[in-house]
Amino acid sequence: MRVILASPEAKVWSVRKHIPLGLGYLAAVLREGGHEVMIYDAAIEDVGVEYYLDQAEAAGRPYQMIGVTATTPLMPDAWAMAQMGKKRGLHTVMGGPHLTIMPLESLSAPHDEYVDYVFKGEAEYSFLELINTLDAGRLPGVIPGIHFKRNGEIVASPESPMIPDLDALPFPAHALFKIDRYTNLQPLTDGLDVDARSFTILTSRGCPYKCTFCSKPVTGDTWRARSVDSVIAEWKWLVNGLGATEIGVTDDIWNLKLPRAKDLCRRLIAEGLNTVPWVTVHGMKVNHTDLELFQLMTAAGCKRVGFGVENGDENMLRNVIRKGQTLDQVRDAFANAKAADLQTMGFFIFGMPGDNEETMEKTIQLALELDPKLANFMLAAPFPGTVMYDMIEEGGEVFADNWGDFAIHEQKSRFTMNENYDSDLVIKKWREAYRRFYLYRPERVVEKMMFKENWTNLPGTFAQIKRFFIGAKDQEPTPAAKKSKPVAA
Ligand code: B12
Ligand code: SF4
Repeated sequence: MRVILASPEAKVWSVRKHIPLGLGYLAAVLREGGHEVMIYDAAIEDVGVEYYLDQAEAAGRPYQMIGVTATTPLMPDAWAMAQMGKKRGLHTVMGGPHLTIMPLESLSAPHDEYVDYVFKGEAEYSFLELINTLDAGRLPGVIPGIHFKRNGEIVASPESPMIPDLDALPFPAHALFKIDRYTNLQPLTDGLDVDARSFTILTSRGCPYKCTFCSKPVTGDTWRARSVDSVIAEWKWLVNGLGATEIGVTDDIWNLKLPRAKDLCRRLIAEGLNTVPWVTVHGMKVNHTDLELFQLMTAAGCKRVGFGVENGDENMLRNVIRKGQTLDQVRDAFANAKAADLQTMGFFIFGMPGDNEETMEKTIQLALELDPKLANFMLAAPFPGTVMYDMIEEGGEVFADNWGDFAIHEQKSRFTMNENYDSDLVIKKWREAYRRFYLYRPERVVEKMMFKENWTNLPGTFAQIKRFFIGAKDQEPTPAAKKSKPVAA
């Protein structure tokens, strides 16, 4: 079958473009199964997916299926893509994090008019099974994780267990990505090459922690690691075969097992792969680190590490966020990473349930104390399926109007809790954090001014200044927005 795998772009992550690796995995398995696959990523294309469908049709080799991936904020665009595919008579399939949490939504009106199949969870093998079934002219029956409508009724198969042996999967079809169009991996990557050929790699899937804001429906709670041999083989291919000049490790928690993380670094050094810089895109867990790990990472070519710090208040960290780490562990990790000459990046969240003037002030103080190279202050977003979402449903109201409002970089507060929770204060402190971290310290201002990209991309620079330091009236939560209904399909 000829399949186009598509990722929509809701402009929720406008600064950096990363390859949609999940589609790379799916494409690899489908191609091994004898199917023709193209990956379309709206984030880096100048033309709509229609362009490629037309081209294929004109060449007499039309696509027969469109498979659309989506995180929660991308859903409106993802539905639009499926709708367009259906109008052209294609089988339409959806999968990805949001579909894993809410598979039934996309098979309910009005989406059931144009969505044929929805998959929950990791779908490499099950998606292939669907395509083989349709290719053979049969109707699907029980396929792990599949949801579809038959005679007006939704048929739902139980999800397959998470893929236990990740080494058995082929490497993602990296060669299908138009890699020259992607940016490097870190926003505001001072010191890293802005034009790098940046690939990402997953060395493990899953995470046993249960942070209350985290939505990890696809990869789950069971940590499954690839063997170091398999990771090194892919890394070699990226560097020697595809000319990678930057690599991002995007695991949920790549350093869960310290000895394995160290082994991986030692092998990168032994194989001479340490000449290509790499970063930990989504951060490391501070309580699974030590000085030796950071030293090995530096020797292995790592340039920058990120840590989920989240909050400066011990009680918030332990009882609300349930992060499974202490402030002292945070401090140690930053100190050790800096001692090993790594650039550091800290992720901080503002506006979790229970956050108040005092706790948010502690978060700002901690950011100033840790002084990472890059501080990312985010507004808490209650993604469906998270414990945080349930906390709010119990005591307050989610007031996002549509899934697009869940983009973390939208400067909106998205819920009310109770009389102790002040969403306007959250926005105020969040903006204050950016000002105090970046604007009110002369050394930081000078550092930013030295950063070439801030000058070569002036519109982008002004947009950032407006977003973080000034803000626009219509971006603030208004009383009208607060009264509006929770999200509807
Ligand atoms: C790397 C990453 C990014 C990168 C790159 C994203 C990209 N282009 O793919 C960046 C930094 C840009 C990013 C941004 C955002 N991210 Co992000 N990101 C990740 C991360 C760490 C890894 C993604 C990945 O490669 N997963 C591994 C692959 C194998 O899984 P997968 O992509 O889900 O694909 C599998 C299945 O879902 C399924 N599948 C997927 N698509 C399809 C399609 C079809 C047709 C079928 C049948 C099956 C199917 O099969 C795949 C293979 O098993 C995940 C965490 C995670 N564990 O997944 C978070 C995660 C996906 N991100 C998340 C969020 C919230 C965001 C943002 C919305 C944040 C924001 N700014 O508001 C943005 C959205 C950007 C976007 N374009 O979607 C959440 C999503 C939660 C949700 N409910 O949607 C996650 C799960 C993190 C978390 N734990 O909370 N992200
Ligand atoms: S935030 Fe990180 S450590 Fe916490 S559950 Fe999610 S992936 Fe695991």
